[in-house]
Amino acid sequence: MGKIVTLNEFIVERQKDFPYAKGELSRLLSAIRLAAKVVNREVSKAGLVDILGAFGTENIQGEQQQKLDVYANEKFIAAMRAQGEVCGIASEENDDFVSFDSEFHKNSKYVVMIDPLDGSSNIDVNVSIGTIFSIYRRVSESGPATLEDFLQKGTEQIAAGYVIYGSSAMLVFTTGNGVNGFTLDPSIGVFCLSHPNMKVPKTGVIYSLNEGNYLHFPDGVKQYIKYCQKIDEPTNRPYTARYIGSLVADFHRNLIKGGIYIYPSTASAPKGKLRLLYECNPLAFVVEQAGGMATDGFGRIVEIQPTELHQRTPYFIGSPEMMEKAMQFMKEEGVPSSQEVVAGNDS
Ligand code: AHM
Ligand code: MG
Repeated sequence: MGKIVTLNEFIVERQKDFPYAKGELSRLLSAIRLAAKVVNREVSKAGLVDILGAFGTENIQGEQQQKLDVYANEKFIAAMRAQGEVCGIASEENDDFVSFDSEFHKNSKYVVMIDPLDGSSNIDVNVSIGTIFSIYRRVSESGPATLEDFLQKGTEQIAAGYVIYGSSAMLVFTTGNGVNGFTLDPSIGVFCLSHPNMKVPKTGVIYSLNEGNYLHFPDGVKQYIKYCQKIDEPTNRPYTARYIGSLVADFHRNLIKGGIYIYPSTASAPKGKLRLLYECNPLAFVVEQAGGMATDGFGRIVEIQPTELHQRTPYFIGSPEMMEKAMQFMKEEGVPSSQEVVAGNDS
């Protein structure tokens, strides 16, 4: 048997790569790891208990919340609150950010952004879902977290990653020094290093988007889809279409196999659907660390200056050569009028 490296051992070992005080990274990631295990436990027995189905409330985006969304949201917030590193957390499920206004948290240096259960429309049908997170250093001095602590560019992330609740549970993250993936061994309840130093293949044969929206896509995306479907042996075309409808699962597959995921602007979602802070920035940090790219079709996602917590953006992410090609089509067709607003950061 080869040597098993647990997530805990790995974090302790990597402590030196983290430019902040000793112990902070391990406490932050321990909190995420713990909440992930608890959520995974509930996800894996979702069919057994009365936790499936709609909760009956809507979140700020007007979407129905699922019971497990609410559960995951509570668990991640509670895990963050329980240790003293974080002064606030912004979640896709909450209208406003949560500030930890107590003596215990007043000098905490970090804020966390989270999509506690992404792809939640897939919960009831046993399809992979995930958690996406990112960590920033606060910009305010002390006391409760402020809005400006959360409205930072993705370039300021100090750690980001995701948990996928799939055929196995995996935690994949970066602290800006490569990407590593850990698979949960359910028999011992420990995340073990299974995917060291992950790199996205330079190119692949998978394109992932909701083609049902085709007629509403920008011309550049339509042209790229035609390109993907064209027969051309030297470039392995036609490519294969794969779309799960869980960003984490689609992203994770493309990260390992090579591919591109696109959620562009559409007529019904002129600024795209995905959220810059909770979904796009964290996975952009991961993919760039793995040698890939993430853009809004034109420029780097992580360079967008957020102006509001629940901001959306068109999203292109994946293997660098496929990204270059898709962006070339976007450039040729020009910025779609719906996206001009996003580019100008008008919310
Ligand atoms: P959610 O955070 O409410 O679950 O929404 C985000 C999800 C992504 O996981 C997925 O890629 C996308 O929405 C699917 O959207 P659509 O059904 O429009 O294709
Ligand atoms: Mg989501």
